[in-house]
Amino acid sequence: MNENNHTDCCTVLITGFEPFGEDTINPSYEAVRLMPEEICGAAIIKERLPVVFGEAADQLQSMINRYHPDIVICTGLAGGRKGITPELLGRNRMEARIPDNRGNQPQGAAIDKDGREDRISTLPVHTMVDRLWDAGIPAEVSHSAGTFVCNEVLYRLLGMTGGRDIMAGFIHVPCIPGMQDDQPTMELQEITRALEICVETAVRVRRGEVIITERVPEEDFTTL
Ligand code: PCA
Repeated sequence: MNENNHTDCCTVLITGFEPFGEDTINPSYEAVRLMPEEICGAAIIKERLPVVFGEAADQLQSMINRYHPDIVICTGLAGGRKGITPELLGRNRMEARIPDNRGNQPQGAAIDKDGREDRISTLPVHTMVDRLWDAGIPAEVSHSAGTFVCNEVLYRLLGMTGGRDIMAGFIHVPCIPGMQDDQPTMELQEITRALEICVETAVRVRRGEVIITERVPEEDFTTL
């Protein structure tokens, strides 16, 4: 589709995860829940995903079929990280250090045995990080979404949306105060604000209001 057709965009689907492991709260969904219903004229649809291999991505596929979003941003918790980390890529591998919320614990299996090793996010990850720093929020492009459920969701999301006119990717967020001992934290309100900035950036890039120049094209990336 012609890039200039996006002026009236758009619908944004944004997801967070339920709690998992030792935690009783997952700041990703808590932040998503607090987001406004509309950002820059774009409708924001907020959903929660289970921390279960297979099921999370299946539910995401149903949501995409139901809402026909122009942009899909999934979010999850990455305990230990200090800032907001848009993920550059999903990797075709599942390796679970802890069981998921149904007791599944895959060890080294491919997500898609016929799929390529990496799939690159189509979100403007570098521009998002620039905008977050402009707002005084610590952020960094991440080069690994791990090998747990978040990475599987990202890898399969990019498979669902690849070749279609949907911008898609994943953002990890840190712990909030009171969660895990000794982990860096960010206030929930700041995480929410950060996700709003990321959504606004994606919408404006999609509409052609913001030009991204710094993203490495996928073809070039594979030769690095
Ligand atoms: N974080 C986990 C799964 C759910 C979540 O919020 C991950 O990084 O895989």
